[in-house]
Amino acid sequence: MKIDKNKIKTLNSKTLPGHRESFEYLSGKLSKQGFDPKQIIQKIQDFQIAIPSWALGTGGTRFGRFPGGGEPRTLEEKIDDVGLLHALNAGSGAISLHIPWDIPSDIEAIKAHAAAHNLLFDAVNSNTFQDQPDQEHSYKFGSLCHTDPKVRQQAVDHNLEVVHYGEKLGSKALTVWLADGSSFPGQMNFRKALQRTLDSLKEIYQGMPSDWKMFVEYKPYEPNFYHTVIQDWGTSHLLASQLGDRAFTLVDLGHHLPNTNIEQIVGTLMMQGKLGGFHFNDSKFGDDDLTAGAMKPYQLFLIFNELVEGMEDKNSVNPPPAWMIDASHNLKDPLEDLLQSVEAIQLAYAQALTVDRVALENAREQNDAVLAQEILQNAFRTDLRPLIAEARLQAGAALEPVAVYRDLTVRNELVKERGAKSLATGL
Ligand code: PSV
Ligand code: MN
Repeated sequence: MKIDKNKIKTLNSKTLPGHRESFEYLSGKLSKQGFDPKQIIQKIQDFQIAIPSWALGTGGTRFGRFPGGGEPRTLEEKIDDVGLLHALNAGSGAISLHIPWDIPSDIEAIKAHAAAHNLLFDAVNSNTFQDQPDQEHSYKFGSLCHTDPKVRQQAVDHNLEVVHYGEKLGSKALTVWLADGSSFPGQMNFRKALQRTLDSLKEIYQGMPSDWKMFVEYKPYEPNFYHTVIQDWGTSHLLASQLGDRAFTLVDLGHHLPNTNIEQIVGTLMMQGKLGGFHFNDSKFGDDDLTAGAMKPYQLFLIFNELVEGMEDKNSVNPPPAWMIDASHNLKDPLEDLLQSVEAIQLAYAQALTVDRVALENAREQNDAVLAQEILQNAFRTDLRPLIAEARLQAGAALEPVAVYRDLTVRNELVKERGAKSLATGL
């Protein structure tokens, strides 16, 4: 299914007068504060957030899965779904593939299919956390860290195979997330496991094309519950530093213990030029994979405040990070969930762009905690939604993506096309 742009235009016309009014008011207000709304709109339009192929089906928990129907059955249909999102919000211009779930059978046809939706291929992801039916060795006790060199070699080869597919599609980065670790004290030698992981990653790194980046994703627990080999940003940074200039840390918002100061991690990594990628989601307790901004929008804003500070710093040594959503819960229609996530991310970004950085820095130098808070919260509490809507409108997308999605009964159409029981691969 493809959305007809004229239909979006017609539906936009219903809410256009109200939008014009609130956008003009907001524009005037921002201009008076010294910001250029046009420039902010351009930045929002340039900020494209990749959609992971595995978030297009209803996510499950270990207790069950309740698919809502019309899920994409093939890689082509996954691309179609991201195309739908991009048509509605003009902010989801890339798809991130997970191999072996998304092995393209006809590379040229898949490339053409993505191009027809104006989509690029973002980082490719390897999977050594599950055993595949035709696989010789099991990852039950780890992959890149495994005690058996044959298992490690199989995992290295798999990562290189993922790079090979990504190269053909035009991706430029490999994301490595490992489930490796142990669930019982004494089960694994920490030092040996980390050393083996580093050695295996070196092999993969050396096998990547010279213009590729490697993103090393950390996670403190799950599926292992005593220790994970790459448990935190420090361990990921250590590995990335030893691997080389094209290896970076990837921050997934759900991969922190409660109350971790994630914005500080962002600041530290950017100072070192080692923040490579970002996985957005939200959580209350663990890796809950909830819609970005659903639970802690202020934290998301504070994270963006650091990101923007790093990105706008002319002396920054950090290359532009890769942005992706990594969320899929089991209650919402996944496409509606993703539309909400993209909007929340864009909003936090826009809020961070409207922080008076000079005033904030002065307040910090004067140790004026009260003024610093005023400045940050002034930006956070200004309703910038009309600005995001205007960015979409100018790009030919929907003023209100979720409402338009519902008005066009997209899910019903997908169910008609693909059936009520179609199932997407993913977690
Ligand atoms: C692990 O929890 C993770 O966040 C990694 O990014 C994986 O690649 C992704 O989820 C999906 O398995
Ligand atoms: Mn992730």
